[in-house]
Amino acid sequence: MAVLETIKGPGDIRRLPKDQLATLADEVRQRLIDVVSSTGGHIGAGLGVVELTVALLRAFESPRDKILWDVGHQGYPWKVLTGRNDRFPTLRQAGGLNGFLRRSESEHDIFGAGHAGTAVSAALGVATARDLKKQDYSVVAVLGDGALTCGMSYEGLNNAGHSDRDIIIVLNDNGMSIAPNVGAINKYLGSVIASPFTNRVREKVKGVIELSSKYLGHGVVEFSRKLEESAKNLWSPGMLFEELGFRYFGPIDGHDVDAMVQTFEMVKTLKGPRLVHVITQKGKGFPMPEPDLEKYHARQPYDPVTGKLKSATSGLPAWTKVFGDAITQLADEYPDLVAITAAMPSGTGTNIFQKKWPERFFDVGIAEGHAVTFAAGLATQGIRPICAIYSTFLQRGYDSIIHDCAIQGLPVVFCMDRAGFVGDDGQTHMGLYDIPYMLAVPNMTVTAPRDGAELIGLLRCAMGHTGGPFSLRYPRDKAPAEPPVAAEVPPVKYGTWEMLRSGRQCAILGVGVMCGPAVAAADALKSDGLDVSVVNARFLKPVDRAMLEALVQNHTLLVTVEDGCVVNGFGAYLAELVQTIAPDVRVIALGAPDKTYEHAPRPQQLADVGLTAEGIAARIRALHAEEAAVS
Ligand SMILES: Cc1ncc(C[n+]2csc(CCOP(=O)(O)OP(=O)(O)O)c2C)c(N)n1
Repeated sequence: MAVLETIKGPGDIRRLPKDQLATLADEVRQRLIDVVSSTGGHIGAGLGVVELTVALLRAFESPRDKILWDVGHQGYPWKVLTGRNDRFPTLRQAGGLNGFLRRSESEHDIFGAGHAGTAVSAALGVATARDLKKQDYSVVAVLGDGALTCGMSYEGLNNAGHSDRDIIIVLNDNGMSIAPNVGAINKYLGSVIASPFTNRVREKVKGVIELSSKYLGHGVVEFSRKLEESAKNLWSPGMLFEELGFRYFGPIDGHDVDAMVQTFEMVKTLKGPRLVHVITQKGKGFPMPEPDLEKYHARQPYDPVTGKLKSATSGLPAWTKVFGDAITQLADEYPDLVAITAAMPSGTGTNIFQKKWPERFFDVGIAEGHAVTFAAGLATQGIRPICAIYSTFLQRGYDSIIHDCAIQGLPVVFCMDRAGFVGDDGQTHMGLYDIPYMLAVPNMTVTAPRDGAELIGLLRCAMGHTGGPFSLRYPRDKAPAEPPVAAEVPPVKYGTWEMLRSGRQCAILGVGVMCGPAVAAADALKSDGLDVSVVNARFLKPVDRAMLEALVQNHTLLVTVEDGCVVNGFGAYLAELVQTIAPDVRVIALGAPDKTYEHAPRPQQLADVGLTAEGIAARIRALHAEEAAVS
C-alpha cells in the first residue's frame, strides 16, 4: 500500500505522478477487499468505481467542486481517498464510519444518501445555489444505471437538461442494480453498447473518414464526419440524453483511469448540462466463489483470499426467508396471488417466489411509487398483489398507498421487511416510521406477526380480506422459531388479538416481535409480586375492540411496546381510543423516541431505547412505583 499510504486527501491525488494513478487504484481495491472482509458491507458497488473515484478526485477539486454520489453505497473508495482511510476499519461498526455517505462525516460528502435516485435533483439544487450566489465551481452527480429505473432521476434529468445550468452527470453503467437491472432503459443501454452491428457500423464509418481524409477533398471529409455523427446518434445511448438536453460523452471504459481523467478534464471546461457515460464492472477484482452476481452487492464478513463467507448461515431462518417460502407455498392455493418487488428480489425473499412462479413475479426496478400503483391497477382486475418492499423504501410509495389503494379500497397487501431497527445500515434505512404512516391511512389494515406461523396466518387473512389494503411488518432479524408449512396454518381471524398471559392492573400490549420481550418482562415482574397481562396486539388497526374493553375493566395501566417510532405510533393510536372508552386508564407507549439512530447491531439499538425484557420490566416497575407513591 505504498502509494495509498501517501494519500491523506484529494490534494495528494492531484499531486501524484500520472503513472501512479493506476497503482493507487489497485491498492484501494485491495484495501476495500481486506477491510470489508471483516466488517461486511456493500463491497460490489465500491469495487466497481475505484478507478472512477480516483479519476474524479484527480480531475476535480473536492470539496471546492461538489461531487454527489447517488445512494452512497459505492462510497467506500471515496471514504478511503478523502481522509478516512485510517478509520476505514470502523466501517458500519457502532461509533465508526457510516456505510453510506453523510454530510456530518466529511466535508467531501456534499449530500448524504442511502435511498436511490436523489443525486440529480440534489446536484441541480447545488448548481442552482452556486449560480444564485454567483460562485464558480463544478457540480458532478454520479449515479448508477439502477438509479435510472427511479422516477426521481428522470424528474431531475428533465429539469436539469433544459435548465442550461453547468452540471455534469456521470452515469456509472454496470448493468446491475442489486440484481441484474431491469426495464427498457437497461435494454437500451445494454444493447447499444454490446451490439456488434453498432460497433461494425462505427468502425466502417471511421474507416471511411480515414480514407477520405487521405484521398478526397474537404467536402467529402465533412460529409463523412457527419455520417459518423449520425451513426453515433442513431445507435448511441447518447441520443436519449441528448434529447433530454445533455451533451453526451462516452461510453468510456470506467476502469481506465487515464481515459476518464482526460475526459473529465475536457468536459469540465465546457458549459451547460453534460453527461459522461462510463462502463464498469460491479465487484471488479473480488474473488467471488459463487456465480450469483447479486452476492457481490453486499456481503457478510468473508475470507479475503477466497471470498468465501466466514460463517455459514445456520440456525433459525431470517424473516425474509420465512416470508419468501410462505408466499411461494400460498401461491399454490391462491391462483390470483402475484408478488411485486422494487429491485429487491433477494432482499425481500421474493426471489424464492420468482423461481417457482416466474410469470407471477414482477421486479419493477427502484420504483416504489410505481410498484404500489401498478399493484393497485392489478387489484382493480381481481389480481391479488403482494407488494414486498422494505419499510424504509415504502416511504417513497406513500402517496400511491393513499391515493391509489386506500381511497379506492383496493386489496393490495404490503409486506414490509426491515421494519423497526435495522442495525448496521444505519439512519437512512431505519424502518421506524411505517406504524405511524400506515395507521394514518384510511381503510388500511395494519398488522404485525409475532412469529413465522403468525406471518402465514396473517397472509391468509390478508388474502381473504377484500375490503381495502392490508399491511404486515417484520424486522431485519431471524424469526423466533422455525415456521410450519403454510398448508398447516389457519388464517388469523381478522381484527383479533391474542391473550398470552392473564394478569391484573397492568397489561403489556406487544406489537409483533415485541411480544417475546413482553412475555419475558412479565415473567421477570412476577418475582416483584406484579401480575402482568400480556397481549399480542397483532392487529394495530382495527384493534380487537372486545378484548380492549375487557382489558380496561380490570387494568389501570396499558403499556404498548413497539419496535418503531413512538410519535403517532400504536401507543398514541390506542391512547386516543382508550380516552373515549375508559378515561381513567393510563396508556404508556414504549418505542423509539423521536430522533435519528446511528448504525449499531440491532440488539444494541433495541437495548438503547429499552425495547428488551429488562428495559420493559424496569419501566413497568418504575410506573408502579409512581402509582404507589400517588395513591
Ligand atoms: C429508494 C430505494 N430503493 C431501493 C434501494 C436499495 N438499493 C440499494 S443500491 C441499489 C441498486 C443501485 O443500483 P445502481 O444505481 O445501478 O448502483 P450499483 O449498485 O450498480 O453501483 C438498490 C436497489 C435503495 N437504496 N433506495
